[in-house]
Amino acid sequence: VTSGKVIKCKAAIAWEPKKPLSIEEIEVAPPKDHEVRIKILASGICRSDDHVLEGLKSNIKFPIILGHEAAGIVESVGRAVTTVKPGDKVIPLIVSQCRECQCCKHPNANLCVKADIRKHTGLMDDNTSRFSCKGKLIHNFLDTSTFTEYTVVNEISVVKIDDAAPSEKVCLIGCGFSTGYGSATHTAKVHAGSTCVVFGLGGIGLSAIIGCQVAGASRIIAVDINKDKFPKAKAVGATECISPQDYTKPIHEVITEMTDGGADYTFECVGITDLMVSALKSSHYGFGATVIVGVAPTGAKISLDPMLLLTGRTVKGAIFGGFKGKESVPQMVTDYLTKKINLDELVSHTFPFEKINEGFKLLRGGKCTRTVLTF
Ligand code: CND
Ligand code: ZN
Repeated sequence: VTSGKVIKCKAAIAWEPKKPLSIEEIEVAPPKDHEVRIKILASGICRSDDHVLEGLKSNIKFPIILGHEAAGIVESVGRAVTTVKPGDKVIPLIVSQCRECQCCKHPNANLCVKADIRKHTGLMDDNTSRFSCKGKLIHNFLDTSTFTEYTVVNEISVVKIDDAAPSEKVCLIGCGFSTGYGSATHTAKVHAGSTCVVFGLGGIGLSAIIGCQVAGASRIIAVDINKDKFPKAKAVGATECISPQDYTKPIHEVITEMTDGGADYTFECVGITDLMVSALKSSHYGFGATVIVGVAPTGAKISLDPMLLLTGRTVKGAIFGGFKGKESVPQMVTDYLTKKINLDELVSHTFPFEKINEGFKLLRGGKCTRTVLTF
């Protein structure tokens, strides 16, 4: 029995930016009162992990255990925990839900005030970490940290899912799938018969395409500078694929012409501020809506002509597709099991955890959709 004891296990440590991750033996302390220790079974690699590793998120502290898109089994729980128990299959939540703060009580919000996503302390509520390596404190990432055999999260940052769910697939519901899918179905509320444009065809953008299709969009224009991404985009529902590099005109002019004045909904799923403005300009005068999904480097600013908004366009942004995790995650897992949604196409590679650096190489080289690591 490991309950109540420190667990020694393997984790991928990011000691500093721009260096490969190093697999080390770490010590994982037992969960405190409101905490849950989880044995990770599968974790996807998301571009947000790479943004931190590349040093683009200067407010995030190293050394750190990255990873935030996972499924696992509860190993043990703190004495105040009531919603999960040892043996439960779970997904850690990047957007926590305390159910008591103004945001949790608000029907339209999915971010929690208690676990404020802007703070990035990398620590638990008592300002300590459950992770250490060679005597050094290791920070957590997005209240989850899943590139490790064991992690500890707050009870408000984890939810039980159906035991029958295959972890190497449903782990994507922990970030990429929900983020893209929810951006279309929940944040934008794409309507049947509409025209949608998705910029960036990684795991997030492809999931946005799936959401647009499920919502009944009749045209889904997929945009990427890497044409190798086009076949997958078509497979999940894109009706047309275009590369900005094939035109001399700016991409928003190309899209405006293709769509008789602009799209109903546009989604920026890359994280480039100029592309966010292009997405807005690609939406139709009077009713177009843009959702910002991509994460820009810390401190980056958008500059735009207010006339774009004055003339009836809207811009929104959302983390995790605007979904409240505690309700939507188990529901999406059920929808996956009953084949209402399909996310299998998103997983392009499955590697053993030890090959994590190869997974990051594929991501940087534009050679994958999602790599899932299994433990
Ligand atoms: P990934 O790198 O797999 O995909 C990005 C795609 O964008 C690639 O296919 C690129 O070729 C393409 N691209 C790059 N530049 C351009 C350009 N100028 N025009 C068109 N396409 C381009 O990344 P991902 O899908 O894992 O993540 C995408 C973004 O979403 C990234 O910024 C990530 O940090 C962010 C994100 C947001 C959220 C959220 O909750 N809002 C959650 N997770 C990730
Ligand atoms: Zn992510």
